[in-house]
Amino acid sequence: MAVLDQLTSQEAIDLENKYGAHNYHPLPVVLSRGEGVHVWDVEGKQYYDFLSAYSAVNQGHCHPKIVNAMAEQAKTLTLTSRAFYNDMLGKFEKYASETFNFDKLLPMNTGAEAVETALKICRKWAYEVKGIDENEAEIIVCENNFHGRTTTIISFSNDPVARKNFGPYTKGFIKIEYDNLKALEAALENNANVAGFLVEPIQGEAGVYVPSEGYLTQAKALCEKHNVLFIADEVQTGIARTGKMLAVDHENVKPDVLILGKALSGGAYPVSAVLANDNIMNVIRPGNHGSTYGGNPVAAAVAIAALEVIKEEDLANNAEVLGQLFRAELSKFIESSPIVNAVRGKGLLNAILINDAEDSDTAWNICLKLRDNGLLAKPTHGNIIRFAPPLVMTEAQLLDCVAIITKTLKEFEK
Ligand code: IF1
Repeated sequence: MAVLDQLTSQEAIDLENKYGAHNYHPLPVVLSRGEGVHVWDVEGKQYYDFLSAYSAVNQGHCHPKIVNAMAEQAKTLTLTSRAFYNDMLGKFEKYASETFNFDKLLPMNTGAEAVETALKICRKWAYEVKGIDENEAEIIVCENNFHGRTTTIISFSNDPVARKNFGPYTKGFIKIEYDNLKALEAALENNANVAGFLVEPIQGEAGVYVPSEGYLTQAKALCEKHNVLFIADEVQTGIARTGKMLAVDHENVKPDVLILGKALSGGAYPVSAVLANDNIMNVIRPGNHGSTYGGNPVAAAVAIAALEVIKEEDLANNAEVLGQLFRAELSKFIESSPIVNAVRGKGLLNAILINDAEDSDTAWNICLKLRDNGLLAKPTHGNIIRFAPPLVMTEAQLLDCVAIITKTLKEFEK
């Protein structure tokens, strides 16, 4: 079998099953092409992509500006390591720092790496600036968080599937209920060893859980009062997904440490970053941290283009407007349908709650039917279906998608 031979869907699935580790349970569809809001399977069937690679493809599949930036840079210089300077990284650092209003950026590749980086910066700041005794720093995290897959990050997960039998676990984390200011206050009071509070502005994996209005503002204020870093994981919520450039922008909250990934590259290439001001970022000195690929010229060129697309095409505003429309249309549908209990979300990060037991396979079966009807989505936590299309969608396309979704859901009413 030559690499370029065109496989059937079944052949591709069989190959992955035989030769790939079984760390995923994909929806049975094999994609071979993408453009804008659409993807096509190997048999040529077209779908609306309502996952967007977990919000990495906010700018749409194969956005020409991003692909061009990547191809041009790939022909010129791809990797130098950070042992030498390259002529693209500084441009990216300046552009992103100015975009998000921070002094400095530290480039990495994946979201989990950026979260790890933020945790390391936070701990070092705690010892060298805040004055916590060595090895005593603690970081507050939330129940039902999702921040990635590294051994340290899963140490403070409470998802048994992600966590069990991967111990021993990293110490130094305090877990509190999400969207609970009293719990945060209690964790901060009388504990001088708290260095940071790591939080998702909307919990994605938990099922698109939007916290109460004012939660982020008041959490930030509590952190300030206790000289604790407010660390926002915007890997999934950032880059216009929720209707603003950052989800924290809805409350005009400025994190001390900002974590970005996924759509920072528009899905073209793994690019992540941590941003902070000098009083924090300057604790990182030569040799403290790094990555062979982090900040490479292709990543830099791609990320600049990806951010430019967000601004040029006003994708935050489009996400806001279409998100309102999507929730309004589905709310209307829910009024007369017993199959969905609720729709929730912000911008184009939304979810519906299926009216069935959490361990039922209804949501999975709905996703299979959605696929047959030309729309791809994936259940999360059993009975929740996440809807996160690329932000380059038009209103007409969105209404077309609403029709597919409601028609499909109706097939499950009985
Ligand atoms: C998987 C979920 C989404 C993230 C936040 C860091 C990372 C992620 C807030 C790590 C990654 C992923 C990864 C993917 C599934 C996915 C996910 F369902 F698990 F929750 F998006 F909704 N912070 N999210 O959401 O970024 O290292 O993957 O680049 O299968 O792990 P990464």
